[in-house]
Amino acid sequence: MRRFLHITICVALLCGLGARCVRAETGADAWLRYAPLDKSVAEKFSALPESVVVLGDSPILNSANAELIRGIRGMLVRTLREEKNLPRESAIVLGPLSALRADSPKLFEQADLHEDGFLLATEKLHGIDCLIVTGTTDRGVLYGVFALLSRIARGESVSPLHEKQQPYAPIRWVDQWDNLDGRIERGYAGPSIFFENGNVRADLTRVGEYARLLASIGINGCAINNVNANPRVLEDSFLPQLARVADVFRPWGVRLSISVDLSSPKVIGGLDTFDPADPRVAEWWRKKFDDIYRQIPDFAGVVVKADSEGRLGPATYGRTPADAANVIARALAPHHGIVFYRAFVYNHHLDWTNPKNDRAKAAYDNFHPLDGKFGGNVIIQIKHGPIDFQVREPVSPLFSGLEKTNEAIELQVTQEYTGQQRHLCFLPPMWKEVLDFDMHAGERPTPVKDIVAGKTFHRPMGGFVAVVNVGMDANWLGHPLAMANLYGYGRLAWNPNLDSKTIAEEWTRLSFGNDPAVVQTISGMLRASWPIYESYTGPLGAGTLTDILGSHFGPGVESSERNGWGQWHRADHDGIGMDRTAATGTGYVDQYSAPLAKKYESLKTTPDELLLFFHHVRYTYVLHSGKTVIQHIYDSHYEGAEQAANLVQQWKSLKGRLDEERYAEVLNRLEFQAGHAIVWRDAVCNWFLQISGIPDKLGRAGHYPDRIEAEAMQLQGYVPFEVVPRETASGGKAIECAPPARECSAAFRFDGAAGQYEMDVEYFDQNNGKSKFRVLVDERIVDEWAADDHLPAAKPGGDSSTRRRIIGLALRPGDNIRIEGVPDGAEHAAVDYIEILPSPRP
Ligand code: GCV
Repeated sequence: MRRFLHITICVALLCGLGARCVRAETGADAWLRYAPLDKSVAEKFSALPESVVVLGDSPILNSANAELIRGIRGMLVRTLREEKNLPRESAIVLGPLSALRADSPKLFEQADLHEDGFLLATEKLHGIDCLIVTGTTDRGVLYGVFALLSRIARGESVSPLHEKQQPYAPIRWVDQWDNLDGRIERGYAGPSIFFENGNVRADLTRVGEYARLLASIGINGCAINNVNANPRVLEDSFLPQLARVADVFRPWGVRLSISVDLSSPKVIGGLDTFDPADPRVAEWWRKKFDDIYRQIPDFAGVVVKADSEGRLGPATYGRTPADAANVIARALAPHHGIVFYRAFVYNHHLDWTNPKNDRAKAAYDNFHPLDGKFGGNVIIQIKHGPIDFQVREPVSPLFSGLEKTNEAIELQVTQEYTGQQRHLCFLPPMWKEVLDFDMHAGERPTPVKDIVAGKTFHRPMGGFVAVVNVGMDANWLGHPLAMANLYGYGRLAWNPNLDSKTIAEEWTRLSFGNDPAVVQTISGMLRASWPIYESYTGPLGAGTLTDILGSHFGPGVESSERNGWGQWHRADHDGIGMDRTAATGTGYVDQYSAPLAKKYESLKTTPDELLLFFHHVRYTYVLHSGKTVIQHIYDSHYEGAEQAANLVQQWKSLKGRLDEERYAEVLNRLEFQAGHAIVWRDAVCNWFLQISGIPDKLGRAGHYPDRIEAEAMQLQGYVPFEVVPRETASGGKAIECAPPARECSAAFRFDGAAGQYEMDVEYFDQNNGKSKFRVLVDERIVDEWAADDHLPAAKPGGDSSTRRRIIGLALRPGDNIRIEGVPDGAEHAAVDYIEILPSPRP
């Protein structure tokens, strides 16, 4: 502890003397860094009381107290004195409203706080100035402390203070898709913090740290295992392990939940059925929850995925989702537990040859007829769009299709279809569009945020859920900037009326400090990033054109077609898009309220960004923007790739203003993204060029004058091969150094003018080997590296295609350029092409 204090004081002194405050950071502290404030900012808080009093005693209040002391010590280099009773000097007073009743009856009367709300108030207690942090619950007090510390970290005044905040909805949860073996489905930041080798981890330190982060943004529940649930989680022998997690969550006000498999009564319960209508099944669930609550009295409830993607469900017995949800809900009700039943129920063996089939209709078709049939402690958890977290989808019509049922919106922090934390994609702007979207479900505006919060249809319960999937990586989500999505989710779940700019700036200040250049640049990059990602991956609402049968990462335009998964875009030689109109299509539009159905039925009133979701049009169809669909596809992909490259430049402008660790890590990811955006651009443009036969007016697609294809070089040991799908490699081909070859080379003569150049080597970095590469110019090594990234690919293609940029190359005509590859394991040092451009780039 002394050592910690010493370091903190030194850093603070240095900062005070004007030295640039850059301390080593792993990202583990996320937005709770409590870094020492610049002297000028710290001075604003000189009047802050010197002591803290806690009125009450509970694990959550203890966390609040410890957090306050930790935060003030970190930021202001002061250690608050802990007093047992109200002191005679000014103090920070923490405690639930009930504890303040006697000392401040006025505050008690006027506070008007709902559950989990809080009040920060400068008040006199017995004639002494105090800074009071209070709430109706201990959790509210904890949230108040985090809000107070956030204000200080952002340099906002705290005296005098009168700030009241109420959460928008009671449900503010996160889900983790962690498997018991420690892997995480759609997780991109290392193994599970909860499980390892089939059990809950012995060391739950990270779980406690995660709970603290969640509490700091107002999250009050967490389901810790995959919705594709292993029934073992309910075995008697497993329950004590769950109780250990609940114990770690509790001091942070986060309640434990688990995902359960509906077939559990049969698979682990020894019954010959899991039919929800069978009394033995009902009894099994009742006993199971009685057991759970004996060990975890504040257990929050369960999440259910059923009749979906191979999961068993009530359909096995001809029962409905309401039958299944209610049998569990009845067993949970005496303990005040909740069932989140996911509306993600669909048939993934749809007949793709039938133009009337439409996966987008499934949630509404399955759940709307059951409205009013679900128990009071059931919440229907609805993905924000009707398909599956694509880069752009319309809002799910089910939100307005359930008036007598509790609802929660399901968002995705883990970037499954939005770049998997390799690409920067700040999602709050997308979520804001969804939450603010008016469903026209009544006389007055009925935005999604009000429906899910229970305000529109006067439901007692409802709110927000996000799939997060943090992992053991020190920085939680892999990309240091991806944590802005978790922060943004929490802030929106607490208050969906916040705007994305405020959220981006808050997060940047808390995570990187208050340097105006840093705040402006990073928050600007964040806000630009979703449109950038959309522009090179999913045009006009067609869906993310990724490999939907595999990783969901790189381009795979055709993977969604001619199979039963129903993520069709129906692109053919003449046109593209799903006809979902009532007149000629699948009739999906009729699931919306009349004004929206009318809007989407018509080509004229459908917004460009959703055109291909609702309509099938010819490539020559002219958008509201004045461009044809095909030219939009070319232009947006080229613009998007350029903007991705520009993110790198913006980030570089911050060199020296940030800690080296996070600076380097982000730069690395942005450079990868800039290269991968070109892979996306070329794959999508070439695919559409080929299928439509319509050239790019600007002559870019299909023409690469600065590119030397690897298969056209002089090869020694390397052998050309066809890459599948062909659009994921330049010219459809690449070269590989396959066994028995142990080292190969590919060479060519440079025939440009003498000068300074940059050279990009496009190669394939698979996850099943660590090939080595060297580039030589006239026998001089100019670069060498290992292909040792962990991309989701075991073969050459759009998932593994990676760019290496060699800068500052002096070249003369006639120079011999050679790339040498040494394969490793199943990775054959494959190379796609080399591109040489003058430096600086035109
Ligand atoms: C956990 C998508 C994902 C699956 C996920 C599923 C769901 O299909 O690709 O990994 O399963 O959604 O939300 O249940």
